[in-house]
Amino acid sequence: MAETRSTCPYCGVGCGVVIETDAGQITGVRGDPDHPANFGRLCTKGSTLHLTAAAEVTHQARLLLPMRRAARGQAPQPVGWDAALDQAADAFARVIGEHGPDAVGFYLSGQLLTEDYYVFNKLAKGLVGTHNLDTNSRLCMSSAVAGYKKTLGADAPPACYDDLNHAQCLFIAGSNTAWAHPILFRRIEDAKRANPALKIVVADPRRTDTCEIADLHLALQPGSDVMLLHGMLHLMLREGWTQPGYIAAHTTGFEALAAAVRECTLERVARVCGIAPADLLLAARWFATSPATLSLYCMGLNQSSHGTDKNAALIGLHLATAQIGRPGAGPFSLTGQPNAMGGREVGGLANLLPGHRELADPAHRAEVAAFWGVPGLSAVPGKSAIEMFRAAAEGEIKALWIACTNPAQSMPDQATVRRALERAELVVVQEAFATTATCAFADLLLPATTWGEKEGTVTNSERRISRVRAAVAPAGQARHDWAIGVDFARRLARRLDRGEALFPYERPEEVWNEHRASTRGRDLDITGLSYALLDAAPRQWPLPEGAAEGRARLYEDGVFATPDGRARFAAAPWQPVAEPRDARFPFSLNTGRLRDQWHGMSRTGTLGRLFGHVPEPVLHMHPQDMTRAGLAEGELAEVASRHGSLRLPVAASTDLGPSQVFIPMHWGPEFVGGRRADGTAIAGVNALTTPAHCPVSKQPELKHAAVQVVRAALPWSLVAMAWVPGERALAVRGALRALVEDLPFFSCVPFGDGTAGVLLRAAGAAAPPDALLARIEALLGLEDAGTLRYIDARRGQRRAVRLVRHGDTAHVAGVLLSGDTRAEGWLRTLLQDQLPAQDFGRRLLSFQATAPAGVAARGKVVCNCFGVGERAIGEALAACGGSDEERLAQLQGTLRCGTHCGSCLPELKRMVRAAPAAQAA
Ligand SMILES: Nc1nc2c(c(=O)[nH]1)N[C@H]1C(S)=C(S)[C@@H](COP(=O)(O)OP(=O)(O)OC[C@H]3O[C@@H](n4cnc5c(=O)[nH]c(N)nc54)[C@H](O)[C@@H]3O)O[C@H]1N2
Ligand SMILES: Nc1nc2c(c(=O)[nH]1)N[C@H]1C(S)=C(S)[C@@H](COP(=O)(O)OP(=O)(O)OC[C@H]3O[C@@H](n4cnc5c(=O)[nH]c(N)nc54)[C@H](O)[C@@H]3O)O[C@H]1N2
Ligand code: SF4
Ligand SMILES: [Mo]
Repeated sequence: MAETRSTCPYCGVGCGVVIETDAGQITGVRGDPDHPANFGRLCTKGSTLHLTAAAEVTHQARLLLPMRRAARGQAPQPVGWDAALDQAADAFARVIGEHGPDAVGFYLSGQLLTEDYYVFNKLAKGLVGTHNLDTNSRLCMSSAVAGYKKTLGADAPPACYDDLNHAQCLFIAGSNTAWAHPILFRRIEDAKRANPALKIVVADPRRTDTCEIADLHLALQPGSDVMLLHGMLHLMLREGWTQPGYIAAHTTGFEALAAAVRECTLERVARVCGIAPADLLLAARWFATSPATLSLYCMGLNQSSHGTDKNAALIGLHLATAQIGRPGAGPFSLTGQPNAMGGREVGGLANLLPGHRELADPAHRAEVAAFWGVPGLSAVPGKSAIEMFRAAAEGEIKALWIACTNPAQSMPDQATVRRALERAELVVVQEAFATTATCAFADLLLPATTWGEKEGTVTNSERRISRVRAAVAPAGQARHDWAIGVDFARRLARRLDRGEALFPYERPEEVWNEHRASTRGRDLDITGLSYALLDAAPRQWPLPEGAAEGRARLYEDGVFATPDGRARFAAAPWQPVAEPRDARFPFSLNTGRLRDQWHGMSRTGTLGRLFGHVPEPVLHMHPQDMTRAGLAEGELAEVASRHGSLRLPVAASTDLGPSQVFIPMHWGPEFVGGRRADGTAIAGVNALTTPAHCPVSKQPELKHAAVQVVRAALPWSLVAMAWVPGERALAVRGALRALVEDLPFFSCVPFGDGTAGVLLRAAGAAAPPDALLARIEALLGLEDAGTLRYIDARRGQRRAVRLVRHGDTAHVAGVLLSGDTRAEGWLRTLLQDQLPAQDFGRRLLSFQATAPAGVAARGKVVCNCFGVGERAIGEALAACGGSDEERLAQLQGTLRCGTHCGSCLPELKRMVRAAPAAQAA
């Protein structure tokens, strides 16, 4: 038994973990009590990390060997590391020789460690001589970067987590903190408990779990934030709530902004944003007049065609009211990925250079060239993510290197992305998991180490650098990302006849030391740090040589990172979304996170347990809109935008406003798909999203696409589900997917806790050949003699139920319903909850829709840690009495729900509030 301290590889909160190992296997994980981000806590995702590192998952899902594809469409074959990297170096050298350095592109990720990032940035910008290096941070943080630089002068979040303990007002905009930054939300709950006077405002078109703690929810219209924030400033000016002294002493450009907000009258703002004037006034008052106001913001602001304006407008409110540079006050952009910050520090975007330097600045280019010892850096601007894939689709970029991100799932406008991946002469994918959509397009697949195996550093939302440590050896032949970069760079350098000496590193610490040197004298100076100091404790930057500690807060002296030391107001007016709704596309599609899933789900999607809360891909829609569209709960809808289409079952949700629909961003082609009539494959949620992006930050508008929603005319449907052995479950899912991918619709997900459940859904115009159904049955173990069957070929009905006997009782182990699937609900309950089924006999094969007595569904799993479902909570609540807080405590006492990781607390509180107290009833 051994323990290793590291960090969680999921969100930007950056929680510390203690990894438990036994005989070279990861056996457990718990929160690091000494880590200042989480003090021992973990959320649902962090606390299940060890399960995603189990041997069973590794064998079935990890990319374990380098592989190459001789031709597109063929299965990849194993190849040695030398041959793989030589092939890549040959191809890159040839393309660079024939077409110049800008004919290649690197697309990286905010989930790489700082050391990985640094190596690839140097490889592209220092060795190859191209700035075509961008990352998924373009989809995530680039508006925040642009907003900070435009106003405060540097890309540095000025606040820290401890500010939650000092704030008197929290303004949460476009952030579902409860789900996307759960441990930070636990700290918000603590702050509210310690200070009930703390005012919390949430600005989000949806009523999310984050709203549960809010004193005021501003359910604004999608994309109307700039109008909202300008309206608040208008009111602040009217009421005399701004701080003219601070504005005069520390800022420039206020007059232009004040003039711009003059027309943002209460009435106009209320109309554009769709919120009540009184609510707007209250939000403005709390923001401006609270002793300390902290704003937390995320993708609802950043992922917008005016993302930079949204960020700048919010920061402007802080400057106008002097809510900055004091404990509890400031504009705090929450980072999404664990090392989004580190990527920014090393200059890992097409427009940046190491140490927060600018590519566009000739002096900065000269500094970096001198630092690296290369003759000079290219002055040609690099292509941002959207531009890079477009250039590849048009044949301008011929070789793509993709590391630690899954663009065939996560990039908007999948039609273009797929054209790019198909057209590029060479696609290299450096991945930890073999199951991602992008792997299917790779000519070369390079296996990377991942969480539990890697060494290096990451920086979280509050500028805090933590050490990431390896607890176990690399799986299979996987190699570290930085080491793959270094090996490839050396091979390429030999072919280009330059720069081999640029990559002398043998250990990540050597890379980090070079990165540290690049920060000297910059705003993020970390020359006072070392691996040894970081081993002792995670530290915040800046921490220059000679300083004992990092800085918790920035701009406390009112001096900003601009040439004249003054912060700048921006005055851009509100503009509508890039592709407004119209008669043809009358709905606004919003996309975002689920509580228990991570992006493309290569890791979280291996565990049935993480599907308990939201079991299947669906389109969320307001019930009135469903009625109008003639859609009943669970029916299949055809969703189309100007960019593509998708089929999904609908689910009613009053958390959304009318004319708004929501699809979790996780539902990519790995879990849901099918084929259109023209034969093209449907590429998941991002088939629908738009490449329209902010002109300044180049961040795409992932939070809005105009769509239409109609009933899908696919009368044949199938549902098949079974328990299969855990060591085969992921492989079974892969095989099922391959079997049904030509049908017009399918989804395939896991369920259950422990032994692996597999749930397949499909639909089409007519039943597929019996042979296909027989193969599905075989994969799900439904072919043996103990399986009950009903087949009416003439009417297109086929049903199979497999029972497993244990003494006197029998359990349903697998079900397939093809044609009439009305009986799905209760059969699913029998199967998933392992209820006794021996008394049902041939009724198991009936079309009966209503559940027989005694077969009640557990409902969705609200508490993951203890597997507590909706029904149990409802029943327990019926017996609870007293105040909401007392009833919550009783509920926790009887069922234990919400007593471990706490991720379900907002939902439990909502359920408590919605249920009448026992004594009142
Ligand atoms: N569970 C989980 N947590 C994660 C991740 C994950 O995959 N799963 N990913 C991490 C990453 S990389 C990121 S970037 C963060 C993202 O964290 P968040 O940004 O908090 O998450 P999202 O759900 O993408 O979007 C936040 C909210 O923006 C709202 N929104 C949509 N349009 C608008 C608008 O026009 N204005 C406003 N004000 N709000 C709007 C949405 O309704 C949504 O509730 O989460 C991180 N944490
Ligand atoms: N519609 C819609 N689309 C979105 C968003 C949205 O809100 N709506 N959000 C956007 C945002 S904010 C983000 S951040 C992106 C995220 O999108 P992606 O970057 O595509 O998300 P992941 O699935 O986390 O991809 C990371 C990949 O790295 C692999 N991996 C894990 N560890 C390692 C490692 O150590 N090394 C290597 N080489 N590989 C590893 C994982 O298996 C995984 O496939 O999605 C964006 N796309
Ligand atoms: S909040 Fe959850 S996902 Fe984010 S770092 Fe902490 S444990 Fe990981
Ligand atoms: Mo992100």
